[in-house]
Amino acid sequence: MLTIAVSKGRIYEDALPLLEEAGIVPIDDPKKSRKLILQTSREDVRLVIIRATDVPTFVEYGAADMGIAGKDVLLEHGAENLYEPLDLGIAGCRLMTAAPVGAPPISGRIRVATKYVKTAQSYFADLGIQAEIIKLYGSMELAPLVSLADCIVDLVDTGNTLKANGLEARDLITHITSRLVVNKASMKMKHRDIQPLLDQFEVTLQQRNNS
Ligand code: PRT
Ligand code: MG
Repeated sequence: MLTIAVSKGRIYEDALPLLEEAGIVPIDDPKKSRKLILQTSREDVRLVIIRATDVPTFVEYGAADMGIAGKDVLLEHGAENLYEPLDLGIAGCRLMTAAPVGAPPISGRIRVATKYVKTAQSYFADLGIQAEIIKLYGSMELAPLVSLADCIVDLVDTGNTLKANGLEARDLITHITSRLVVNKASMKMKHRDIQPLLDQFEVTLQQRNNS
């Protein structure tokens, strides 16, 4: 049995077509079902539906053989104990700093609100900017509006969320896409099952690139 960890939101939406190309179609729709384990059209493959931030943990401990996780989550979690064989090119966005429209450039001693504590820490350290990082679990955009922080570090896609809250994107930290991650022991022990899947994903991605 192969267990694949996926989160329920946008990654799931983008991952479905890729999985389908590999012959993996979930029997239940996670939007309608409360099941956390989804059987699929392939008897030997199941999906576990978890929080995006938990995917590296499940895969690292072998609770899932493989998973799909945003590069943002992998950077923050640390990916030393995982294989990251494929950039799936899905759920793309940018990790950026953002500040109130018209506020002065980011400099001096600043306070930064984010859920990406480690990533933000090392980004500002590399720039030689003294930043006090304030960990939040959501609604980062609010922080500068109520003077909790000077700026935020968050994911930006269309920019609509920033705009709606009077913020503007400032500096690009890194481009983000979702990656396939594989448990190191599974890669050895279940190589005969995993390798064909990797090959199929790669073929699909090639075809997408060429069209
Ligand atoms: O458990 P949690 O709620 O954190 O995750 P989730 O259940 O929402 O997971 P899921 O499957 O949606 O995946 C989240 C992953 O999607 C992230 O780790 C990223 O790798 C990727 N992703 C891509 C995004 C976005 N784009 C994105 N725009 N994740 C979040 N956003 C949020 C962003 O944080 C901000 O609040 O969307 C808002 C900005 O969007 P725009 O379009 O207004 O700019
Ligand atoms: Mg979410």
